[in-house]
Amino acid sequence: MASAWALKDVAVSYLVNKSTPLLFRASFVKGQRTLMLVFWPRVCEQYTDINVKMFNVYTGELIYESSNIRDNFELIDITTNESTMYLIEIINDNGVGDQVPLVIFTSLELKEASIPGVSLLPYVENITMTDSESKVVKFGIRNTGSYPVFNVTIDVHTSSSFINIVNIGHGNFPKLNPKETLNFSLFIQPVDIGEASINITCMYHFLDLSFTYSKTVTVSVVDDDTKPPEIKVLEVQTPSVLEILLLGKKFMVKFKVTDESGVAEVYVRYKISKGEYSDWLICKKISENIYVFEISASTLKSHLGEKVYIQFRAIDMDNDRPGDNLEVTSQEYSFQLSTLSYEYLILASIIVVIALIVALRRLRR
Ligand SMILES: [Ca+2]
Ligand SMILES: [Ca+2]
Ligand SMILES: [Ca+2]
Repeated sequence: MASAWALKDVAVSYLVNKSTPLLFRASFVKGQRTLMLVFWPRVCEQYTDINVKMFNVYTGELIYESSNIRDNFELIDITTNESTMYLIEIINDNGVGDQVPLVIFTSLELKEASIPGVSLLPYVENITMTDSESKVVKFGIRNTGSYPVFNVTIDVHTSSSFINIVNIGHGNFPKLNPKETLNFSLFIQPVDIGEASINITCMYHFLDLSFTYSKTVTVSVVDDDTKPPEIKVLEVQTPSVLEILLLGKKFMVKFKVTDESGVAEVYVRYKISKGEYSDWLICKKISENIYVFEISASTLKSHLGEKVYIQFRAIDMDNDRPGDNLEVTSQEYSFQLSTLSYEYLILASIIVVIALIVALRRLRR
C-alpha cells in the first residue's frame, strides 16, 4: 500500500494531442501495486474522453485498460505479476479539444517514450535497369524506434506500365525488434523504357495502435541498345567491258553490317543513271556480318558507262519490347560502270585486222 500514499509526492502535467498518444514507460517489479491518478479539465459541459492502457513493452500484451466511464479523471490501480517494463498509453480518443492538459499523480518514475517508427532501406537509391533484364532488388524494413512493433505487413504497388513487380521476399513479419532490419526483395521486370515508381507501404502495429509508413522508389528503365547497325563497304568489283562481254562477270559490292545486338535484316536498293530506285531487296549474306549485292552481266551490258547508285538498310536484332529495334539507311553510294574505252577500240581494230589478214591469206592459196 506504500505506493498508494506516495501519490502526493509526484504531480506532473502534460498535453495530450488528439492524433498522437502520450506514451510513458515505467519499470515494475513483480507484485508491485501501483496507483496513478490522471486528471483533465472539463470543457463546455462535455467530457473529453481520455483513455489509459498499459502494455508489456516486450510482448505487446495489454495488462490494463480504462473502464469506459465518462469523467474527468481516471484512477489506475494495478498490481503487476511480472517484473518488466510497461508502456502506459494515454489517448485523447474523442470529445472536446485537440490538446488536453493532463495532471498525473503517481509514485512511478515515468519516462516519456516515443512512438516507434520504421523506415524503408533501399540498398540502391535510384534503380536503373535495362529493358533486357529483370532484376531482383533487395529492400529492408528497419525498426528505428526503441520498442518492438508487431504484425508488419508490406504492400508493393506500381501504377506504371513500364514495369511489373512481384514481392518475392517476405511480406509479413510477426515482430520487428528495435534496430532490427528485415529484408524482402522485389522482382522487377521491365516492360517499356521510362521512369516508373514503386510505392511501398508498410503497416505495423504497436500496442493497440496501427501505423502506416510509405515510401516511393523510382525505377528507370533504359534501352540496352540505342545504336542502329553500322554499315561499311569492304570491296567493290566493277568488271571491265571485256570481262562483262566475254566472261559474264557481275558488278559486286561486298559490305559489312555489325550491331551489338546482332543484325536482323539487311536490304539494298539500287538505280542505274537517273532511273527510279528498285524496291528494297533482301541482301545475300555470304558469311557472318558480310553481305553482297550483285548486278548481272546481262543487265550491265545495256548500261555500259552509266552510274549505279546503291543504298543499304539494316535493322538490328534488339527486341526486348515493341519498337526496340533500330534501323539505319546508309548514304547513297555511286559507282561508275565501265565503258567501251579507246584501248578496247584499238584492241578490237587489231582483232579485225588480224582477221582480215588471215582471210586474205586463205584467199591467196
Ligand atoms: Ca533493348
Ligand atoms: Ca543496335
Ligand atoms: Ca534498342
